[in-house]
Amino acid sequence: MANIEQRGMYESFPRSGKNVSYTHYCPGCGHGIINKLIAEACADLGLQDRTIFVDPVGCGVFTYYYWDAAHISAAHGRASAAATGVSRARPDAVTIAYQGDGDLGAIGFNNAFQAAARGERFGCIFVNNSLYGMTGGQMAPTTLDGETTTTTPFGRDPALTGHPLHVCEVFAQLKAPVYIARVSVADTKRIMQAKQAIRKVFEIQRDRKGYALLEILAPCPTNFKMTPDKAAAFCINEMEAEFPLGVFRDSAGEGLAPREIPRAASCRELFAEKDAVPPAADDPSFEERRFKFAGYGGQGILSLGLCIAEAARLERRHTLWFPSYGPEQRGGSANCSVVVSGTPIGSPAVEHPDVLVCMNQPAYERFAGDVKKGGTIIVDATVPVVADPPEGVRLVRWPAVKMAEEFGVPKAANTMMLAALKKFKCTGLSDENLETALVASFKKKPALGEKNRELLRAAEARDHS
Ligand SMILES: Cc1ncc(C[n+]2csc(CCOP(=O)(O)OP(=O)(O)O)c2C)c(N)n1
Ligand code: SF4
Repeated sequence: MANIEQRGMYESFPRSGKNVSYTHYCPGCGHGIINKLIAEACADLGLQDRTIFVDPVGCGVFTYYYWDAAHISAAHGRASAAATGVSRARPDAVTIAYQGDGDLGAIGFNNAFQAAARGERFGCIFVNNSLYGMTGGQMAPTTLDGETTTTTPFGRDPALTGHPLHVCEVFAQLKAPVYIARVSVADTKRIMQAKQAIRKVFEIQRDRKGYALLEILAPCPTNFKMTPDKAAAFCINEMEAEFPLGVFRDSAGEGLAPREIPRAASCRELFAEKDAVPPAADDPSFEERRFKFAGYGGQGILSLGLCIAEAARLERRHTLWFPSYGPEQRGGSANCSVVVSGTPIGSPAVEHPDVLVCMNQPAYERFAGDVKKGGTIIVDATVPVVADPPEGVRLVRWPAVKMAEEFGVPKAANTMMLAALKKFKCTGLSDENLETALVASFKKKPALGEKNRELLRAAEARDHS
């Protein structure tokens, strides 16, 4: 693809229903200059068709309108986490995260720092304008001592909020990064230095050398409440006094070999290793079923849901299993949702189940009213159900706990519930796959797997009408 036109920026930006050729940045904003430098570096190095930008939430959010390359928008603070995924999934790409100082220095600090510690193979361009620009100029971790922001109207007071966070200096404690530097775009000389540093970040990624962090001091005239020239002077005189420019680490030229990070196996590959079941096949004729399993932690509720999902997988249905439990290791309430479908599933959330399995009273009280008309509730017979089920919903009182005790395996109450699901044809899945999934759930204890298969059949054969 080397022959595509390398122009860096798009010619026009179809933003907000208009096709304009100006960016959304305020006059004198550092982002505008940095955006241009990044686009130039990407194009000059011929990397547009290899570059994936991970965009922030902040004033830099719209870079996908400007840079002609691939983009992913990350949630606020998560660009480094997203860039980790991108660079691992696409090791040949040049991955560049773009983050503000609120984004990286506050909510996203840990994921950025951990990515640097791991030496992830992406470049991080970190725009430090000393405050939260997009949301109206609140204090950021990088706000200077005494600096006025909307949340520090009398100036940042170190006694209340500490001192500014020096991101480069902190990251420079780590072993893994190959390049860490701070530059500025407050005047022409500095812009030229920033241009070289930005190129370097791209080159390091092009040559797969490792993690690079480039902090760029940038004026925000709007929130500094200054004219662009005064904002640039603030950047040079005040911000640089706190954040000195310079290179904190540069080992990129030390003959480092390209660093390959082994690609993580996809779920599909993991399943392929596990057994030979091919991925889900589309079958719109299969009616989607949504399940909710609820009870106390320790009752095997989550395993029961997992068993249905596994049976669906064996049957090549699309399926999702989504657990939810309280902080207690055992005894707290637990539930899980399972969706089994003939077509790809949009959401794992189950608000209105077709089938509800309740192992305790709170579960019945919480979920019974949500069951769809025509659906089924299977509730353990020990539960003193008070309220009637919704109209048109079948209620089955099934002695799962009692039977498990009678069989001498009290822990198998969830297997007893599986027997009910099977007996009352609630799953739309074959008996064979349900049994195989049950046995597979005990793969570390095969004898228990076979025992549970026996119990399942015995429970199903009992007459409880
Ligand atoms: C999880 C989350 N928390 C908070 C916000 C609100 N929010 C949007 S942008 C922003 C801060 C932007 O500041 P910065 O990262 O410094 O970028 P700038 O706008 O200055 O370039 C915040 C707090 C959000 N969108 N998402
Ligand atoms: S608010 Fe500040 S950071 Fe945001 S676009 Fe305007 S000048 Fe730039």
